[in-house]
Amino acid sequence: MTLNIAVIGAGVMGADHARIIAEEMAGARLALVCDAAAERAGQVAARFGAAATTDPLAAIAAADVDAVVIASPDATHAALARACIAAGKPALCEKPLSQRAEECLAVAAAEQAAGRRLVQVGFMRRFDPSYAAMKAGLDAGQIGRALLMHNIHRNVENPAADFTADMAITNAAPHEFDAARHVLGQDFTAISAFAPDRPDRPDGRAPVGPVLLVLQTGAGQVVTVEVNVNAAYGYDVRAELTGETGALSFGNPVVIARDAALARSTAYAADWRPRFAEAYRRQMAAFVRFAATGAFPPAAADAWDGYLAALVAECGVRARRAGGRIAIAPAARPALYAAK
Ligand code: ISE
Repeated sequence: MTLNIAVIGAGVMGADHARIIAEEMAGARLALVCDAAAERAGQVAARFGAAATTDPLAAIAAADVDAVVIASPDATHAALARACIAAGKPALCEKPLSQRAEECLAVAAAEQAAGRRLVQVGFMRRFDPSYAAMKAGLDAGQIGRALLMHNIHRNVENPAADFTADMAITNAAPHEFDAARHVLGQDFTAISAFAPDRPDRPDGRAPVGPVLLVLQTGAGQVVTVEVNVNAAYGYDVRAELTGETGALSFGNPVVIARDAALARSTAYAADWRPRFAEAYRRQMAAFVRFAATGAFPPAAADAWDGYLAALVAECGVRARRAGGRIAIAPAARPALYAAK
């Protein structure tokens, strides 16, 4: 049986998800592309032989749509996820589930009322071979008990012109919050934030500067997250996990190294799509299996993971504004989301 998927949002990520479904997912078909801009929806749909619409609720309700990918602007994610739950259709929702923890709780409440998990949150790093190997190594006892995890997340420049300093914490850093929780198997209990002064660019546009977040887990581990959305030189994500008897780390994967003119060089990607191409593919394959079988993928993030990432981000924003250390106190975990 072929699974018919609608993609809502035909921007950078929506177009990429549409391509993955159309070109790389056996057993799935890109049925419909939806975007508020009719021309953009039409262009992506035409490229992959799908239908197009500007109405997301009609896309979710469409009789020939079995499952939905939500890749519209962040502020629309939670409401669309709830519409998918109401329609009983599995959804892969881009991160963050919401930039507001409260809204994530409403999504979780809708799932509890429905009695099942329908929303897979797009924290694709869980499917990245490097993060998966780090978690497997820790779980296999290769470095003893985990003590510290360092994370670096650098973008060439602001992903969007209206990207704010808060969004470095609510839009970009949630990847690290979720990946570290997933690798360590621990929730966070506190967060502090530190931001160096950064002079304006010569053109007068104040760039969003780097921020360093320091978190503590319930098991007393320390996690650092550097997010720099204007690093200028390339897309660069690294992590190092220090344990009692060793360390596990990865950097920017090297596809090819060039030795010439007395120097060695390797390349950085301009954005996250090449770096996490395999993770996006594996994530979509897991979603297609989930939508076809009803069994939630064990490695994937669910609405509760989306809630915890948003809550940590909210506390991070408060820590950056107010200074000091902010305690993180999540709501009680409902049985539907029993610890994995
Ligand atoms: C961006 O917001 C994303 O969503 C990407 O997944 C991430 O890798 C990137 O660095 C973020 O800034």
